[in-house]
Amino acid sequence: MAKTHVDGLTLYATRWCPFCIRVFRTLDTLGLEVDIADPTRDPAARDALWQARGRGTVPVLRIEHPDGEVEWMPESADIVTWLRAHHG
Ligand SMILES: N[C@@H](CCC(=O)N[C@@H](CS)C(=O)NCC(=O)O)C(=O)O
Repeated sequence: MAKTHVDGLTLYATRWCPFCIRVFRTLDTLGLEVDIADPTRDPAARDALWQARGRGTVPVLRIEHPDGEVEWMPESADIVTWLRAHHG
């Protein structure tokens, strides 16, 4: 099934983190594709995450709203709920 790329969303995540995998599964189920930033592989992603959150915990969904406001959403359960509500 072709996936729909959602502009304005970047998921800060690693491939092995169980909480991140929960979010990856939701993206698969919903047929969505978002930009991925892995702070363990990409120093710029690591710096951006730390600057925004003051910690490196993943997953975090960076949401750029249409009005330009940027929101950093931590917690896999909250990210899953938000994805289902807005893109389900
Ligand atoms: N309650 C959080 C837990 C996230 C979490 O513990 N992530 C781990 C990786 S699986 C992590 O980033 N640990 C390193 C850290 O907190 O700096 C969630 O559900 O998203």
